[in-house]
Amino acid sequence: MRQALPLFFAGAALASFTGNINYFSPSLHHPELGVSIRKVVARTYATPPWDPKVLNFTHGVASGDPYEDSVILWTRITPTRDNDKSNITVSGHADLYSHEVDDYVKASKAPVCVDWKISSGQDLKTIADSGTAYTSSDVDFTVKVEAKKLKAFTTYYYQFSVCNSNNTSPVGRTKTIPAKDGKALAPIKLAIYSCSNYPFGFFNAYGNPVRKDSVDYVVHLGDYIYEYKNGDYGWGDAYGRVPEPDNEIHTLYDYRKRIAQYRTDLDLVASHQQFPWIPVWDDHEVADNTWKSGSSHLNNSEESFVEDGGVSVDQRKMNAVRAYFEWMPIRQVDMDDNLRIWRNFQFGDLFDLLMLDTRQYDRSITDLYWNTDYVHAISNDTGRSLMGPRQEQWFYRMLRDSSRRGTAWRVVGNQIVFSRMNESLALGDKNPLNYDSWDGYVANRNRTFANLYDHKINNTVFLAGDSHASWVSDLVWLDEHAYDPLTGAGSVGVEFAGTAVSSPSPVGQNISLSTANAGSSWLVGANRELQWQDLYYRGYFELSIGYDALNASFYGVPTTKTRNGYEISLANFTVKAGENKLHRSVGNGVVDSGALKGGKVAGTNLTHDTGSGKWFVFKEGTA
Ligand SMILES: *[C@@H]1O[C@H](CO)[C@@H](O)[C@H](O)[C@H]1NC(C)=O
Ligand SMILES: *[C@@H]1O[C@H](CO)[C@@H](O)[C@H](O)[C@H]1NC(C)=O
Ligand SMILES: *[C@@H]1O[C@H](CO)[C@@H](O)[C@H](O)[C@H]1NC(C)=O
Ligand SMILES: *[C@@H]1O[C@H](CO)[C@@H](O)[C@H](O)[C@H]1NC(C)=O
Ligand SMILES: *[C@@H]1O[C@H](CO)[C@@H](O)[C@H](O)[C@H]1NC(C)=O
Ligand SMILES: *[C@@H]1O[C@H](CO)[C@@H](O)[C@H](O)[C@H]1NC(C)=O
Ligand SMILES: *[C@@H]1O[C@H](CO)[C@@H](O)[C@H](O)[C@H]1NC(C)=O
Ligand SMILES: *[C@@H]1O[C@H](CO)[C@@H](O)[C@H](O)[C@H]1NC(C)=O
Ligand SMILES: *[C@@H]1O[C@H](CO)[C@@H](O)[C@H](O)[C@H]1NC(C)=O
Ligand SMILES: CC(=O)N[C@H]1CO[C@H](CO)[C@@H](O)[C@@H]1O
Repeated sequence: MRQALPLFFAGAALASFTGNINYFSPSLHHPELGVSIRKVVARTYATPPWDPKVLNFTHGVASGDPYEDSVILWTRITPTRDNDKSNITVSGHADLYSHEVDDYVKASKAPVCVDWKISSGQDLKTIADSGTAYTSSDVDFTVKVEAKKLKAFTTYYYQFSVCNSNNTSPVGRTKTIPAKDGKALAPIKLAIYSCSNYPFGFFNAYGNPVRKDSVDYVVHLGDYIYEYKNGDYGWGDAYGRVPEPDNEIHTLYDYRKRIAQYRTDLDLVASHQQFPWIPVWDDHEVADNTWKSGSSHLNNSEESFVEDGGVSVDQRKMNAVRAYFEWMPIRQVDMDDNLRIWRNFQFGDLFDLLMLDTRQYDRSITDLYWNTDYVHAISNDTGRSLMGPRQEQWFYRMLRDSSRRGTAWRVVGNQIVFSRMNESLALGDKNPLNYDSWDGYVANRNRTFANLYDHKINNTVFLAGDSHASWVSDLVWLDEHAYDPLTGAGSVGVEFAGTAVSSPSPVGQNISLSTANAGSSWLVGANRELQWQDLYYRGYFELSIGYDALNASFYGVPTTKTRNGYEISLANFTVKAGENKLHRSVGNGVVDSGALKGGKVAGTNLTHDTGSGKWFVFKEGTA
């Protein structure tokens, strides 16, 4: 019996280990990147070497990538608050630590067992699904499980607990999406975010929909973290938010530590706890202006490997990607395609949400600052792609299939601004376009337009982040179709590009409201399809999606200097089904800030320092 016991134990444990999706991250089929589960199981003790009471749920709970019958649940449970220094070469090789035999190391390497349950009741009494999973230092003590057997478009509550103990996580709330082929209970509401930069201030924008309880799901278009050293971009000292570690991040430990720090912002924690998230990355989850084989701080050449701390571009990207998948409550889309994050969600026959990766997966070379003239010169090349051929084909097919099925709307979760934008005001007349956005990949944009026009695809709404400003446009294939900015005739859809959670305005963090608004007026004047633009406010926007109409409400947060719930309603837009343009009069003819084509700016004149506006009381227990 004594002989048989460990074997039996190991067998039982193995099944629970595979319950933690993070052991397969980022790729099942690249063993050097994954974790050897057998070696982790070998470090399992029948009696854990720590008291369950000393284990901490350090970063709350999160959920994401909801389907009609399942959702991803996330937590972190650890005996050591710090992040794990395991890296690609040592992970899974417990024997490397054999010289470190003290109890602390043993404890920090011993896997932790958690039970989880999900229920449609807040009291967690009637269990819809439950399970047991292990985690360990190899995956930075993160836990990611898939809860199944769920009912469509239903609110659920979930909780993790340390096995055989009363040590429990906070209770999270989540929601499945409507059944693929069914009618949805409209309207469905989304909060759309991008560009949260910790040393530039508090993430108040994440907390406001929690305080209002105003949406069903959160969509994040990337730049969830920034890779910089303090002072290179952001002044953490001014806010008590110096980035950790205090260097530009390269290693797996660095990326884990940075995400872990961001996840201490109480408004971000609250958003993850209350809403299921559907995120994608932009460039800064890895590094500034990444493309398929480099970034602005890294030329893909041998010298730059040394300059970049001895880390090669691929290792750095793999470190970033691995930490991202460990920490974000999302599905691993395709284990054979290890950087693939692009994916789609069918919200009944109401809308399809297509989440693109225009950044890491297969992007052709971008503007790296020293090569702007070169990228300008090649920006019309047909061979250039933001997505790579595989993703492009998938994208066009998804749009066509969705339209053919009769789905009311196609919402495209994309990182960078899609519409052509003459920004010569800021960039100069020589290269007036931003070649790091779709303007550097004109053929890819034209192919997207051709697909929409050729297949008469209606009701397409592009979303974008990345720019730290708001841009609302009719979706127009300029120079190909006649377009009337007054009526919107000739438009094939709409673009809503949102501002940053906290990253500074592209015209400077301390810009005055009047200077910012003058810039917006210039931009709206120089770009025919651009209907509303704002450079001043940090914030987010909400979409309310119904069968007949889709509404977008833009909110500005007047200050990120302190944690607060102030916000200003900046502008409201309607898109009527079948119109394929912003409904006239655009913004009902009046916005609060920026510039509106042919409309008025009411101007409550709330600036960075006079934060007032609508005050939302913090709810007990949600932060
Ligand atoms: C959990 O708490 C209950 C009620 O206080 C107690 O009876 C039980 O022994 C505790 N279980 C563990 C494993 O500590
Ligand atoms: C990359 O190469 C270009 C052209 O040789 C050079 O101007 C630039 O400084 C290099 N950047 C880095 C980070 O090495
Ligand atoms: C790209 O094509 C447009 C016409 O579509 C043209 O106006 C522009 O000058 C071209 N850019 C370059 C760099 O050749
Ligand atoms: C994109 O489409 C416009 C309008 O038809 C055309 O003028 C331009 O040459 C096209 N550019 C590329 C790179 O396909
Ligand atoms: C899109 O709308 C146009 C104009 O109403 C219509 O002719 C076309 O058939 C619609 N496309 C599809 C795929 O239904
Ligand atoms: C902008 O304001 C911040 C916070 O008050 C300050 O620390 C920073 O130095 C200012 N930056 C510039 C460029 O003036
Ligand atoms: C950008 O706009 C300015 C001002 O309207 C104009 O002078 C310039 O020619 C425009 N550039 C392009 C490339 O459209
Ligand atoms: C959009 O806003 C209008 C005006 O406030 C409202 O009547 C309509 O119900 C809203 N539709 C959705 C889907 O939220
Ligand atoms: C947007 O709509 C909301 C709700 O109807 C309203 O309270 C708010 O004032 C509107 N904002 C603007 C800028 O018109
Ligand atoms: C490792 C760690 O941070 N442990 C802490 C977990 O929480 C308990 C109770 O707050 C602390 O006593 C531990 O130090």
